[in-house]
Amino acid sequence: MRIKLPRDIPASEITPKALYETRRDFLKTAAGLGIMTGMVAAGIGLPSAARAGTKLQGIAKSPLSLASEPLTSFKDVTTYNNYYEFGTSKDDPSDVAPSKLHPRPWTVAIEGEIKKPRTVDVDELFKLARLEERVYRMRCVEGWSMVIPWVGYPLSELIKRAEPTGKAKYIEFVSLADPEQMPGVKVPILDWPYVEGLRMDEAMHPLTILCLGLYGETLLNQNGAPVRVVVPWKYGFKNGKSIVKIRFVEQQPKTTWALANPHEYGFYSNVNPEVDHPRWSQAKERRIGEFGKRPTLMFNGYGDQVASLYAGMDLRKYF
Ligand SMILES: Nc1nc2c(c(=O)[nH]1)N[C@H]1C(S)=C(S)[C@@H](COP(=O)(O)O)O[C@H]1N2
Ligand SMILES: [Mo]
Repeated sequence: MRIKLPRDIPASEITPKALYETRRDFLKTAAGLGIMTGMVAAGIGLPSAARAGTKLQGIAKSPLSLASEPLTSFKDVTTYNNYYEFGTSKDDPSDVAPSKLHPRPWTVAIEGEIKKPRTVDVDELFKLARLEERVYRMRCVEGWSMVIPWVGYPLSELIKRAEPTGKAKYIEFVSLADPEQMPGVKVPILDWPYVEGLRMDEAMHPLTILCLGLYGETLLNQNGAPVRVVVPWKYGFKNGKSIVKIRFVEQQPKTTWALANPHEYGFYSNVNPEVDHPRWSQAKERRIGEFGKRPTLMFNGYGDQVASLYAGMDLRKYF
């Protein structure tokens, strides 16, 4: 495994100032709408007070962060989103989710083939392990990509504490599906709730994180507050947002996009420029904020770390 050098410039120093201006406007609007009570009272770094967009303290720099690619702007990361529970346009999640979704109080049920099933409050998840910044390259199956400074810790920290039994072969992530908070779930575009899953060794891989924030703050609603999964070598849709249930199971989970269209979306969904989507090529990508296209890398550039997970598998069959 090749370990990349830590990125030693804090995100706040590379983010163009204009973005912070935009951010302030957003905060003003948010405060006006009364949707982030407590958050604007700066200095609340305590996870127990966390609302969407609360600054997080004591984040460690991870050696697994990408070292050399410029970050996608905070504005693009938080306004160009896929989150169909809030609509299918890129700007629907940031238009609708900030006022509609309530990420507190929030619990996550951890169940299935484990010795320690329990329901945890999301604020406990903030204290489970040391928060790290993980700058990851992200690739959407639609052909665009971003570089995002996520905040979280290895999902393996949670898995170890759950004590999986020998029958736990896969792990399933179930997103919230509440029609009161999510107008999109009243529309049968997908089979709600949104379900994603990983094989246990993929879930245990050090690159897979339980994600609680980005750009040094708790997740904004449109990015999947209060808790989501991030798996950087797979297409974006594997990264389920606003998770309410984590299930350890024996059989491969029936995941939302594979159910919706099994010919176009497989369970593995590893970023693979050699396997075209039936309706378009996956060879290149548009990095949001850049002109032109760049070639898509095998396993999204994480091949040195993850290729061994798929040794001997036909990646055209298991796409
Ligand atoms: N619950 C849920 N999770 C989801 C989605 C969704 O529609 N619903 N979209 C996925 C897709 S296709 C992508 S590309 C990423 C986008 O994450 P981002 O908006 O934080 O960049 O979220 C993924 N997780
Ligand atoms: Mo996506």
